[in-house]
Amino acid sequence: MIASKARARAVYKGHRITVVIPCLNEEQGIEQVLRRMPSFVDQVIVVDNGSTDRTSEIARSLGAEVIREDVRGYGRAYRKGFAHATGDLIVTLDGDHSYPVDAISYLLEAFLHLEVDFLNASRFPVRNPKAMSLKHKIGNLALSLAMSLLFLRWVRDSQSGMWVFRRSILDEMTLEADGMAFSEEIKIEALKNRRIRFGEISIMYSSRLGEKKLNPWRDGLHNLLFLFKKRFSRTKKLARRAG
Ligand SMILES: Nc1nc2c(ncn2[C@@H]2O[C@H](COP(=O)(O)OP(=O)(O)OP(=O)(O)O)[C@@H](O)[C@H]2O)c(=O)[nH]1
Ligand SMILES: [Mg+2]
Repeated sequence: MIASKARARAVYKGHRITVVIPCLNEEQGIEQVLRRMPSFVDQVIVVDNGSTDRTSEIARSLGAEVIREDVRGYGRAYRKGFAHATGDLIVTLDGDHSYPVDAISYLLEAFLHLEVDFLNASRFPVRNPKAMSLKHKIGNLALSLAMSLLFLRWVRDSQSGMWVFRRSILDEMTLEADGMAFSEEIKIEALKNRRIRFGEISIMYSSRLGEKKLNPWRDGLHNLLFLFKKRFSRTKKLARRAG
């Protein structure tokens, strides 16, 4: 039985913090993540896409706002979560307990110290040998190299799911990816905009709890193609200008 934990209004050095977590069947991980959530976090949003386990129930009982998105997908879940966020700063992470909840204050300090608008938490170098297979390391490196070359900006971890950013920069972004490519799309939108200051620092990454959702070949290839589409497609910009 999980005791109910109400969350009081909170600030971190004058900033209201919203944490957004997409979850699909993460009953094991989400419990650990929410139990470690720092008390200075003002709002915790868990976006569920029809989990068939106790993810929603556990998240609600541990003080999170659980939002339901009818259409499946990591990107869909984030867009829905961001629309409900009220904090000045948004922090994201997975519900599988692979990203360090304890590092939120470290990331916020770095975000404020570096005076950036978007901070990417890089999982590299991976310190825990069990956290990432060699295949995933090579795939991640290939995708990050491709993104860095296409957008002329070195990004060590284009696939990281942990970011800190000002909520206000969402107004300047065109975010359309429904699936896993959302992670690279939001970074591209941040780094190609001269008004958005982009930074990246290293965090500790651990092995996930629960079942994998990622299909490395399918998602890896899709994400690679997405990078080229994002770099060379001009339809949206033109359509927008015309509108
Ligand atoms: N709401 C929602 N969440 C999703 C969906 N797909 C994945 N997620 C969540 O998004 C986060 C990232 O997915 P993961 O399966 O951990 O992907 P990953 O971190 O790239 O791969 P792993 O190495 O297996 O952890 C997790 O919290 C998932 O539960 C989805 O369709 N809807
Ligand atoms: Mg994960």
